[in-house]
Amino acid sequence: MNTPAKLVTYVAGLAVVFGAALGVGSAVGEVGEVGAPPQATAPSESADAGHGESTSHGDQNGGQNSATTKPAQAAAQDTPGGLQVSQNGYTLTPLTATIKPGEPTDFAFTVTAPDGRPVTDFQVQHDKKVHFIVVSRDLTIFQHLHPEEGANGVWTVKLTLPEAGVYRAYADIFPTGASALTLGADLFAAGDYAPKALPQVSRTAEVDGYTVTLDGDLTPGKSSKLTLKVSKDGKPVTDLQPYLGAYGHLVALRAGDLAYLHVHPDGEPGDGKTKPGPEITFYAEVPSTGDYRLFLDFQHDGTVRTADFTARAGAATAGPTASPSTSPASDHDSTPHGH
Ligand SMILES: [Cu+2]
Repeated sequence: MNTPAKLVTYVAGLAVVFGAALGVGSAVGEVGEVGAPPQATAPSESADAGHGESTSHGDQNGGQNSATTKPAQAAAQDTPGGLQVSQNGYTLTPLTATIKPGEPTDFAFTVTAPDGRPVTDFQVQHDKKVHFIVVSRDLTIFQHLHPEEGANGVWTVKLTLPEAGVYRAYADIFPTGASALTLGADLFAAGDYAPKALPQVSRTAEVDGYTVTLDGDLTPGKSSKLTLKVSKDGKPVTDLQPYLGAYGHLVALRAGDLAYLHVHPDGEPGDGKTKPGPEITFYAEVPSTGDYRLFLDFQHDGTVRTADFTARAGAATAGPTASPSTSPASDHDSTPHGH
């Protein structure tokens, strides 16, 4: 009868109204916000919300999108090493469950690839395939070890956790075909545990009669030059021995979460310009303000020693990009970070 005809008319009428709303919505979107994104949500909201509302919706969407997605992406890319037990499909898997404080333990682990199998092919970095760093979570105990490669991708290292407590272990690796990365896992030594306060900020460290001084400042978001100078009995040491392909190896860890930072030595033994002390130069990149623990391994007279420092990274002096990594979530909280 005429019911279908009515229906058709009704639908046609709706289409016209909706089409008009669509036109208004997208026009408002284009005018209201440069780079205003989504076509999909704004028009359907404007269809029932009306003209005035749709403007503010368009603005909000545009604002929110540009505010949330950018820092999120940046944060993902800038996530420091050592905070994850699994990254890019590579997973650090401890095979030794129990470690008693003060007792040497054959600690075994694997690094598994995205296919689930233990990785057996690593690129050599600084003379080693795997650098294994262990620190107490209060950042007062530090060990830099080099595990032995066993069958089937199992690595073993003689490990002694000197005191009861919680430790962070890092595997600094470069699986062939992937990119260099640092995986981290917690280790536990059962017993009474009294965490120590973070050692005070200092530019001088003493170890076994050696004095090491630290020159240079950590600037967030920038490659910061650090110069460490080694002396003994008041005299500069000028015959440091190569260790791990350099005259020193520096590990930098962030206080608070123990993020493991990238540090590059400047020059290497035998390059014709790098001297065997007294100064060793590094470039460190710190992701944020705050305190960092620096551990310098250097070799002299056949012995490797570690000098440790606490250094404070100040606010970035230039560059608007430094702050998002600190607190992307709460924008009303951003003022203390130096805008
Ligand atoms: Cu190493």
